[in-house]
Amino acid sequence: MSDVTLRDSKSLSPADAEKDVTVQGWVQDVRNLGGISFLVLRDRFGTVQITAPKKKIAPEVMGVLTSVSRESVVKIKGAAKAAPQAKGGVEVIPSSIEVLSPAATPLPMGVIDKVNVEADTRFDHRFMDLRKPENRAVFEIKSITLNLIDQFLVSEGFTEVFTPKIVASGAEGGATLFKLGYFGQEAYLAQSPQLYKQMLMSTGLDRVFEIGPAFRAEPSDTVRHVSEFISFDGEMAFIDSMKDVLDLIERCTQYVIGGVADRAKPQLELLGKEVAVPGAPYPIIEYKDAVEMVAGEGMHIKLGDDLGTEGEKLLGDIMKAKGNEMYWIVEYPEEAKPFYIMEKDGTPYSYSFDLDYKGQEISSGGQREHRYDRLVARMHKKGLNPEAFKFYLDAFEYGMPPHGGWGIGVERLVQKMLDLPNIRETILFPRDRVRLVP
Ligand code: AMO
Repeated sequence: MSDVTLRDSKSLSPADAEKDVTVQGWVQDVRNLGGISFLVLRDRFGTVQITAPKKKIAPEVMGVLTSVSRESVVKIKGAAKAAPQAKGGVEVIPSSIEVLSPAATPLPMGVIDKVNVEADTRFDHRFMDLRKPENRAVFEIKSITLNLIDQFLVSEGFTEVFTPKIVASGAEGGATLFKLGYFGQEAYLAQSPQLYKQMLMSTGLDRVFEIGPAFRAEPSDTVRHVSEFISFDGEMAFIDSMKDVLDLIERCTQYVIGGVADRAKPQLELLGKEVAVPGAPYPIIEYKDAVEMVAGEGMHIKLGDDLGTEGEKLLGDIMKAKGNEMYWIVEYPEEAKPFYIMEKDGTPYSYSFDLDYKGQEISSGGQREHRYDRLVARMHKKGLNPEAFKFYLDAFEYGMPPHGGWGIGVERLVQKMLDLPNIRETILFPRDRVRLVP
């Protein structure tokens, strides 16, 4: 055969008519209608119709084509033909079919069947679930999101760093630490890069970011908690106040969400979603006012309490009614915040913030306590032993600039951007209390 051109479903077009082409992918469906058979071949980009009129096709090719099982991987050679009725305006009349990998039957779950499949079945057979283009689209969007984050921070003079994920002490409270054995010592999986990104502020790197896994032994079974997620962390030195951090994140999220709306059009179309860039500047709500706002809506809450999922949702509704999808909640009680957050002297509050998106926290951060003595005092106050954090405290003893930073849960950002009901939709192989495989 001369001039056989490899084509995928995206590039195959009526301009290929009369050319010999090769296409490969998964057998999505075969329909045998008396004198003619149709095979729908699916690849990464879409589908191609393979049309086999019995009279024109060699019997051995016809035999394979009509009996191959759904989801088998095949390579088909044939002649492209203009076909206005076919998707893409072109079909392929096969001259050969090679089964590269037959699919066993029955399938663990369908790919094109419209029946609702239980979430557990989907995640048990995630490789098959991801053959659905709309499920894969989420990961293409996640990849675009990460790429945009990278671009933005590099353009702002940030250096990308990687800090250890096997650590000797936790920064985010003992309750969610995963313990592991480490050559006879006790170690943990990192809950966040908190201690390390702060230590880097004493080095002159000044502005760092990290996108990497974070681990939390989350006991709660919710649609927004998993035990392994991707944390997008940043830390900035020589800030004048927490406001410098808010400004940076706000510009970043605007850039990222705008970029997704722009670059991910085909994926968004597959999902039937539109992404709207939130109104900016994001309103800044003090914690104490947030409590008042949700209490005004009937929630039982008093100053000092955590807003919790209910409070966050309620505040989300209040803000939505005002036309705001993204907003800050700032100055939480210092008691509720980790040791590394700076207290607001003379008040029970702290220089801390959360960023909420459509009624869900996607980020938290703040200005850090960079003064050694105050930091040690805060550790004592929280019942922590400074000895266990010596490696971290050392960096504060020999010249540490004022600094602040944030952690954004990448999956929570993607979840909210796409209005997905469960964070697990944005994780290829989610990890939670009950799921360790696949
Ligand atoms: P925090 O613990 O609030 O702060 O986490 C930061 C962000 O990470 C995401 N996140 C999670 N996502 C999915 N599953 C989880 N179990 C989970 N836990 C947290 C959320 C959250 O807003 N060191 C600080 C950040 C800082 O101050 O720089 C920290 O980790 O989106």
